[in-house]
Amino acid sequence: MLIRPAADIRSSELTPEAAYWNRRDWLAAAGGAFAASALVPGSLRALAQGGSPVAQGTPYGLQPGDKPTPWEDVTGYNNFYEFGTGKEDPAELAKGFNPKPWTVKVDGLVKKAADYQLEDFIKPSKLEDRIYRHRCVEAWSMVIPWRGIPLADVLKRAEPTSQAKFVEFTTLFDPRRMPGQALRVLDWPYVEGLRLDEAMHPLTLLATGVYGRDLPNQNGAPLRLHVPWKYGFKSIKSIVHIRLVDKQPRNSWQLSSPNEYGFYSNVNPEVDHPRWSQASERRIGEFARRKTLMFNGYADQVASMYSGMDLRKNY
Ligand SMILES: Nc1nc2c(c(=O)[nH]1)N[C@H]1C(S)=C(S)[C@@H](COP(=O)(O)O)O[C@H]1N2
Ligand SMILES: [Mo]
Repeated sequence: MLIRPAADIRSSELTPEAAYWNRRDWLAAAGGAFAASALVPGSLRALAQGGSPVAQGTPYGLQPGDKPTPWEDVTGYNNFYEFGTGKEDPAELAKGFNPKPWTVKVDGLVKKAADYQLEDFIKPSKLEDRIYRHRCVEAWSMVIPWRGIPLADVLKRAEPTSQAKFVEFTTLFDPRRMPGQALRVLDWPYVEGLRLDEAMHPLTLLATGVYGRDLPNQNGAPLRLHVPWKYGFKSIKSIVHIRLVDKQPRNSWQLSSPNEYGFYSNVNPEVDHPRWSQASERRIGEFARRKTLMFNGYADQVASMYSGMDLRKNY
């Protein structure tokens, strides 16, 4: 039997996860953010092998014991009401969705409003691989290797005016392509918002891929947000419109249950949801529950944006 070293196996023969970790250019591709951090190649390898705990102080808020959630869970257990309300619905019901071509509109309080084809929208920025913790409001979590571009890049290109204070995001509305939109489970289209400083924060990512591949439809193809210190519902999928505005935008979950979901939705183990505790979480694919961390483990990087704010009131 011929045993080839991992690097010689063509990526098309590998599972998405193995192909991702197999990349020769991993360190280069992981880019400046990894290089500038305390993440040493040894712990990267440990992460890749999935066994050892990740060293504390690694970038993107990873904590000891964090390891990437398997591809099957990342792409098989999803929240995407446009394709059904069950966690396994999106993988099935989004199979036929074709995210090409795709237009993204950037407008509102900006000097350079534009409609972009997706490729033109992404191209001026450098695609980065970033492994983020992902904490859902329903008290489950994952660790996801995203690929994407900083939202700040896109906003800077548009040149927000001095009146711009918030960013509003909108998902595609097309009930023929998104069967879940035939039901009024939410007031479509799905909308979300961030304060401008949150949107400009270097951690805020517009994801175009997961595990080095284009986003599967169920994960929000072809473009979705990931804001790792906030509950998952802030991370809006299949974005068609990014608008700079002067007032706090409405967001779908707050509209549907105003006493349960706020605008900020920062991960906070001390503020329970009215119907359940937020003190701990179930890591998908693992057995033990783990304690939920303030700002989902990103407090060092984001807490200063909320200094002086009452986080119980502004949940
Ligand atoms: N358009 C849209 N975006 C959405 C949702 C949705 O139903 N529709 N669900 C949100 C919720 S509640 C979560 S937890 C995350 C889940 O992202 P994932 O399936 O990629 O893990 O997507 C968020 N973005
Ligand atoms: Mo969620």
